[in-house]
Amino acid sequence: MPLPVPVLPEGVDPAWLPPAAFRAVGGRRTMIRGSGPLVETVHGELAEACRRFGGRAVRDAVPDGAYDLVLGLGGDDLGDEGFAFAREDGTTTVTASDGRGLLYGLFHVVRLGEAAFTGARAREVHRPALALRMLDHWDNVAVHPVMGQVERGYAGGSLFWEDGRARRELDRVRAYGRLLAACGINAISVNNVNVHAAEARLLTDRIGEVAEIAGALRPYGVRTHLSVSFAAPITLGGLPTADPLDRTVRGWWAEATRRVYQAIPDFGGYVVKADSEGQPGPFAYGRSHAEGANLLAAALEPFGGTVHWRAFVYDHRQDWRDRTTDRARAAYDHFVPLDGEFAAGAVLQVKHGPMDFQVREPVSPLLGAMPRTRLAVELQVTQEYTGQQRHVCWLGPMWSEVLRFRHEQGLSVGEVARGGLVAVSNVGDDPFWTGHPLAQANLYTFGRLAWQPDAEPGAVLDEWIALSFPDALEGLTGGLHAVLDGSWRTYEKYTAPLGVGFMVQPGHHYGPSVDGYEYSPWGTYHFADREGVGVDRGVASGTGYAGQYGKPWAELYESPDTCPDELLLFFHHVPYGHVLKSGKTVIQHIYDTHFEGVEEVEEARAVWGSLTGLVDPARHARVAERYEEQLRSAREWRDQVNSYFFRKSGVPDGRGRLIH
Ligand code: GCV
Repeated sequence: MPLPVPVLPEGVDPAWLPPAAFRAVGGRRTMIRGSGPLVETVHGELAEACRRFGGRAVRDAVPDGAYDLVLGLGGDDLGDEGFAFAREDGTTTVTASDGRGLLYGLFHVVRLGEAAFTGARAREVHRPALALRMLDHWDNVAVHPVMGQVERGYAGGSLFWEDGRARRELDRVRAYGRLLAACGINAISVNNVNVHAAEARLLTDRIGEVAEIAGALRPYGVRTHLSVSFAAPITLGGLPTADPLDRTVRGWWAEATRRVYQAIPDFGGYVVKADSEGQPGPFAYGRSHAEGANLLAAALEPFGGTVHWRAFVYDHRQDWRDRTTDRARAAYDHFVPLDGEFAAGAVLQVKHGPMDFQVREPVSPLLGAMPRTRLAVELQVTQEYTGQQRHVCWLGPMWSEVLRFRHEQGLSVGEVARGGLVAVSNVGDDPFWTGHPLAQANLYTFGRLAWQPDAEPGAVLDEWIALSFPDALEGLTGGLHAVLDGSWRTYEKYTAPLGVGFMVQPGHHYGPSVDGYEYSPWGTYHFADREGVGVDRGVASGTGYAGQYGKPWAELYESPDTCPDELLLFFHHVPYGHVLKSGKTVIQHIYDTHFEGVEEVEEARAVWGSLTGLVDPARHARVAERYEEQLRSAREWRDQVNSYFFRKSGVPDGRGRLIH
């Protein structure tokens, strides 16, 4: 039986799957071959599209040339999730060796629109570069007194949990799975990596609630994972220890995991934040993180599950006076000695930069230094430090730079990420899903880059625009590119300069506070004084962080003369008069970029204003309202940062503009 397409609750935005995106495919005579649950999903999609647009979808008929589109299981050279696409003699064919591949093939046809049914096309094979393309939800089950329902969530509440209970709005969850499948995402974890009491129980007596979510996502090929607490044997199991080498602890995890698979046979595995920002971990028992991860890998192994073990381990209780401790070094220092010690079922999940999802960071050196470990790269789609979905900040270009970056051995980060590409989700129960309607582009782009890390982000944005605005009138596509293309660099201009990072308000991380974290225990300092600014992370005189890279990066980053401008203050403490490669001094660069950044927001706001009438009114109004806030906030950033550095340095703006 074809699976009906989920019906969106009243008022919920269809994001990149509005019915009109299916016009080309829905007007065709289509045949679907094969059997299995995801084939029913494909059939359901086509049946709905044909109902709307006058085509016909039939099943397993003998091909007689009378079909415009034939989708079927078959080709065995395609690998998991791959599909082949071709067009010959007036028939477009999609062949896949499994149901997921067929679904991805269908969405490929949807993306192509009329072009999928025009002319002839030689057989193309499409396969995901990465087997795991995953979103981590930092959703709390109970409302956290400080972090709320969703930690770093800027899109309302959680799709899954509300005030301690499962929401059970499974149609919406299914619709979410459908959106994820359409951009290639195939896994999610459904709860915060900071595992509080209510979340912890999802592993045991509340696993049924997770199973319901898994059931809603399964028809769209999305597997469900769970964040678990390393201390679960104590807090849930009543054992005296969580020591990974203890026999009873190993037995407890084995049994707990067996029960999870009883409830969710295709369960993906665990996500663990251990010895990180107060979460429990193996250090308490004098054990290594490989021993910790391998404990869970062993429990998951009989069922084919994976543990995603996060590498975000650092001292969050640092003394700011201590100049020898450098948070940027921490993940490498902890994990590189463990290379080769992780079990096959353990994936080390590494944030893309060494600090914490700043607007500009170097690529984590860990990603080039653990060749014998399965690594996953973690990005942050939720815009914790990039405007919190009140600012337009399309992160495609930044992620693309990260994924194309090559460490010493010549592999790009996208190729190193054998354990997958993972991102912190930006989705909530907001009618636009992502708070800022244009932040949908970030989620879509993440999925497509996870499928193909070397894809051109601009082409991905084109896809997103064409799908989301299928009836776009002239001017809209150009307008959307105008406001999105450069928005990350604009954001960078009016916030923390030259890779120095942070300067945000403590706690919630929104808005400027130049010294907000300067005298805190979190290890995120800029060291501005009257002479200069930046962190000396060189080997010769600094923390030695630059030495964690191989060639050519270690040498390049070591000297302020060769360090790329955009990372200069990440690697060096330089005088305000230091001349950048651009020919400007650091202080003048700070002034100029902050003025320019605000001007660019003003321009973008005006472009958006000119699109009234081309975008549906609710979406237009939401974005317009957010532009007001973005502009207010950008001005605040400009004025605080410029005033701060003027007061520290005493150097006036070369162009005589107003600095407070
Ligand atoms: C889930 C940053 C965020 C925290 C987050 C943490 C992490 O520190 O501010 O909210 O915790 O990263 O990635 O674990």
